[in-house]
Amino acid sequence: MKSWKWPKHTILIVAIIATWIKTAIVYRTSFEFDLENGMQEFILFINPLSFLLFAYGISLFFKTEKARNRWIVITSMVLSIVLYTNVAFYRFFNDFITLPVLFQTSNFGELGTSVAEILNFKDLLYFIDVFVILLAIKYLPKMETLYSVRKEVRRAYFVLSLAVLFLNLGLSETERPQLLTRSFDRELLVKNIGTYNYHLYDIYIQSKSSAQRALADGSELVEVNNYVQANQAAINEDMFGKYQGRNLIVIQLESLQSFVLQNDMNGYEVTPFLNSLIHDKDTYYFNNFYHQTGLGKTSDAEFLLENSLFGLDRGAVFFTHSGNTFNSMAEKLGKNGYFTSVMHANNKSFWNRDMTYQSLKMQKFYDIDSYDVNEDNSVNWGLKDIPFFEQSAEIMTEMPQPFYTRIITLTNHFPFTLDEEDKMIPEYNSNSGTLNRYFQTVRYMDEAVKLFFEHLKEKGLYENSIIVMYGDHYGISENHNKAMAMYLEKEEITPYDSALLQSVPLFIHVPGSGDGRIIEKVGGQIDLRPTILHLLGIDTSNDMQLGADLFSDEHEDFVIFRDGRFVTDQYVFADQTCFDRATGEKVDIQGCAPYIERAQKELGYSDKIINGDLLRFYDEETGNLISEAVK
Ligand code: GP9
Ligand code: MN
Repeated sequence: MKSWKWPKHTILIVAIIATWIKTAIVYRTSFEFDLENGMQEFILFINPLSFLLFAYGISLFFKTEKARNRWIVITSMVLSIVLYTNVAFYRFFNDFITLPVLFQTSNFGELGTSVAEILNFKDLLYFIDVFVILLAIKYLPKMETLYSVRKEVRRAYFVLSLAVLFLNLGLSETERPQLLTRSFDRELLVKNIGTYNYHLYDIYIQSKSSAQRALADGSELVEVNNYVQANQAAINEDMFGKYQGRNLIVIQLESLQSFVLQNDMNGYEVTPFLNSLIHDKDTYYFNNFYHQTGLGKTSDAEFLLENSLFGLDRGAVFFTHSGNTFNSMAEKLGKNGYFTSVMHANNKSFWNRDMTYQSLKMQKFYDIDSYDVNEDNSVNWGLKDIPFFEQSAEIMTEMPQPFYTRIITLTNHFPFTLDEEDKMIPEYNSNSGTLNRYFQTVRYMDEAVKLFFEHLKEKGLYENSIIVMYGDHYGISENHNKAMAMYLEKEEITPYDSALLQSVPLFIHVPGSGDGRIIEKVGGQIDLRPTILHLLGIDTSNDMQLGADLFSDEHEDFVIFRDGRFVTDQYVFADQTCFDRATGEKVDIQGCAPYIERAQKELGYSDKIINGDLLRFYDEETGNLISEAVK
């Protein structure tokens, strides 16, 4: 009788299945993923598979059974260590490991004493697949041992692995469009592509940026510095320090575009409170102001505000260069005696904020854990704006003064959903559900801001503060042009219209100032830092910033978008075409030519500073370049 022989690749299959199942169980027991539907559960389940197929599959290149098994065992150990380290890290930080964290030893200060509490004996279970594989190797001896794997088999195997990877990425893309290009929440990444792939991706991103950093030196800053110095706009003596010593409250309004202001939707006013502020005697309202964000969206808006530099043309600078040296507005205010913080009720790792805020020298991040969030007070992405502002105002009473706090709203975020009781106006009636709902969520946000002003007054925080509010980026993308054309009563939305639609409102509200007015200067988010710091009497003349004070008489009417489009008082440049700003007619490119060149130059300088981490070669106290990086 012929004795039963295990098929050739049993150990490989055992290894893949064991680690796969273990990983799936660990996902469900050791991390808290927020799973919204069956598809997300399915993606979470299959996402370790593609990597495991590849990693264990490399064993097929070895010639002997022994070498193959050795590879499999070592791989299983390494993967178990990686997964287990993440579990331990998550227990403490509620986050997944990213390479820079491993080198930021300050993170582990707290960890040191608690390691013993975090680890326990049961944790050996995290290595269970290694034991299973070892047992399989020991007790399943009846295998052919000497053979090499045929090329075709190998090829078929890796084609299958690739297919699994693409299936995984495809499903993730439908659940989370642009996951890899823009949505950089570590939790979302792990949830979608799996912990192992996530680490590969992280290594790729981090090594790309550290290579550029290593090659850079301070001399690259000379040209940029000359340009920045030559283009400085002189301060406005009347405004400089006019509101010195006040608290600074910056509200970044999610997805708010200017087109809904001073406008109605089927007879309903969309932003009654903000509209009332426009003509308020205490408000400087900028009606020709634009967002300049790229794929980093909300985080790019934050970056522009803090650093007066552009985000990157690819990815989100918050994610790719979180460890850079910056000279943020928060850092400057901190040095001037301000307590600095951000308030935003989302996971701290979303947009890698927790890491980047350290480099921005933000003293405190009130993330979701600082808020009371439950089923009843949440909708869409999380805590509703009204309770969010209410709880924020309460937290603010505890802050040492003067403070700078930056508040980031969330309800007016795509897909713009609301609970019935929060709908204050009906939906619009176009072919775009997104645009239809947008008016309702904007209306809700407007109400939330109004109530927040009341809270500030009640808590005695209003009179001695200055409140800056602006839209972070567009809410309605060009995919909804047809519906937009209908709403704006236009034949179609041209590239000229699209560019002007990138306008977001900017309010600088100074209670009791009586100096309010509407300001028509063309500007953008890059101008916020110098504008705000100057109002508070803080000098920025040595700062490496690309924006200019909006109150300066020398401020130029010129705003550059991250994708190279721009708007001036005379021209709009979009779709490689120069348009007359006033009429929208196409005009000779010569008019735009000098600006095109400058736009490219400024975007290029900004990229250079970020990619080379050049601010480590700059001493902002003296305005001198340092040949050896000191930071
Ligand atoms: C997430 C929120 C939204 O915390 O800021 O980011 P967005 O998708 O608008 O960039
Ligand atoms: Mn946003």
